[in-house]
Order: sequence, then structure tokens, then C-alpha cells
Amino acid sequence: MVMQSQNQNNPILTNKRAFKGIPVIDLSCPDDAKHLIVNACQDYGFFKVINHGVPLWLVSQLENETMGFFNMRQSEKDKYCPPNPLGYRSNTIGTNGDVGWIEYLLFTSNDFPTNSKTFSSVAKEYVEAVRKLGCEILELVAEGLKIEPKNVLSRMLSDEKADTVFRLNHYPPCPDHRPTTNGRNPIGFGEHTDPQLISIARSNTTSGLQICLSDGTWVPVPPDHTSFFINVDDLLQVMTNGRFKSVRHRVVTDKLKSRVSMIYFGGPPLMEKISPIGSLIEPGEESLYHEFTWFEYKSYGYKTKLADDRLSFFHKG
Ligand code: GA4
Repeated sequence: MVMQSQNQNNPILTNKRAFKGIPVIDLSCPDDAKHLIVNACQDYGFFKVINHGVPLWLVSQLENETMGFFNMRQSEKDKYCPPNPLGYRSNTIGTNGDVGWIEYLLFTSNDFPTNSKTFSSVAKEYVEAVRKLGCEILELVAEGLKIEPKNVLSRMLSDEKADTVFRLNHYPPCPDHRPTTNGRNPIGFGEHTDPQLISIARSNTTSGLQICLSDGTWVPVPPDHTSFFINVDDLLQVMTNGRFKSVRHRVVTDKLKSRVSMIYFGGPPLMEKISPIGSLIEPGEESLYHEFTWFEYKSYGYKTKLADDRLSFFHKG
């Protein structure tokens, strides 16, 4: 009967909390933050942090250097395009046929080869500051979930072999007269979940980021260039046995303004074994995922298309 769909949309009847906007977590109040972070990770897999301690001069400096790079002539930028998904790319995302209205620089670990020494060293300093923020957030997660030791998650980001990815994106304005758009804003970066543990994103004042709620609704994320947006990624969903949600997200382009974003993807060392944390499995509950190494997950994930559900491959049953 039709009644069913009415009930599905009613947040009270479905026991889902109604969406009241992106959760904002003030990191200067850690005792509150640890509980609010856990709630946000369970409800949306997404939240914004303020009073994060990352110096804003460093953020602006990186944005300036980044725009300096993207403003270069195309032939200059193409010199930074090595024959793999790292370095400079435009339009293509990954290696399996995904495209977007985007150009970007993609780096791994501590290696940021760019056109200028200043750019490379600012990128390195920024990634270090954001990695520390990631560790702080994962420690609050551990405290909020009452799992021990406190560094059970954060140690994977601080490990010298941590598999870090860093991405600088530029979405040029996309006028709607282009044939691909059909009157709708075209996609800058298609819908997907991030494979790692957590992602930490910052953008300029241009909107575009959207997240998908558990009922399938897409909601726009209002830009805030002084804050950071945190995503729960696939591995954190696995380690919490599905309690935290790896957030599906995408970026739509703007007709007039260009958007620039900088994203740190915190991954563990490649040989780290990933499985649900025992103390998070309630009596009578089963582990939902097979154990795998990050290397296995990443190798599989990089063969998939952006929008694919990579987690289901490692799901039991
Ligand atoms: C999504 C998150 C990060 O941007 C990224 C992306 C990577 C790429 O751009 O090369 C992937 C994508 C991301 C997941 C599936 C594969 C790999 C593109 C793609 C189709 C750098 C990452 O680590 O995974």
C-alpha cells in the first residue's frame, strides 16, 4: 500500500533524526566535542570543525600558491602530468573512465613536486598541520566511543608509513550554455565515498559540495573558508562495524565562480590489517566485514568506478 512510502519519509516513524543542518563541532570544548563527533559520524558521516587550531595564514598561503599554479598556461601545467593518476590532471578522475569539470593536483605522502619551492613547502606544512588535526579528531572519536587505547585510530595517521593522499582541486566556472549541462549544473566531481579513514576538506567561498543523507536526499554544504569539513571514510565505517557512515558526496559546478578545495585523505600504512574493533561489536552482533589490508582495499578500489560501492565487496554474506 502507498502508506509505506509516507512512513518511510517520516523521520519520527523511521527513527531517523530529521536533518537540522551540517553539525558544527567546536574543538575548543573537547568534552562536548567527543560526543557530538560520534553523533555526527553515526547520523551523517560528516561534520564541520571550528576552533581547529590550523593557522589561517597557512591556509590562505596554500590557496594563493594553488591558484598561482592553476592560472599558468595549459602547456606549463601539463608538464606536471606524469603517466599515472598522480600529479596534474584535468577532466579525468582516476583511471577507469570517470570525468568531471575539474583540474587538480594529486600527491601522496610527503612528496609535493610542483612548479615552485614555496608551493611545495607550504603544501608540506599544511598537510602536516591537517594530519595533526586528523589525529586529534580520531582521538576524540576513540574517547567518545570509549575504545582504548586512545590512539587506536590516530596512530594509523601518525605512523611514518601512513598512506597519505593530498588533493588540490580547481573547478572553473561552468557557463550553462555548454551542451553537456541540459540546463542543470554539471558535475565537477561525481558522487562517491572516500576509501581511507577520514578526509579533511577546506574550500574557498564558492559552494558546490553536497552530501547524501541516509534517505538518499542530497543536501548542499554551505561553504565556510575558515573551517574544515570532515568525512567519515570507508575504513572507519568498517572499523566501527557500520556504526559510522562513510559519507557519499559530490561537487557541482558554479556558473560564475571558480571553486578551489584542498583535501587531505588520511590512510593507514599499506600493510595495516583492517577489521571491526572487537569492543564495538555488541553481544549477539556479528562482524559485518572480512579482514583485509589497506593495500588490498586500495588495490581493489582503484580498479572501480568513482560511484561504485566499494565496501560491499568486503561485506560478509
Ligand atoms: C576518491 C577519494 C580521493 O579523491 C582519491 C580518489 C581516486 C583518484 O582520484 O585517483 C579514485 C577515488 C578516490 C576512488 C575510486 C578510484 C580511485 C578515483 C577512482 C575512480 C584520490 C582516492 O583515494 O580515492
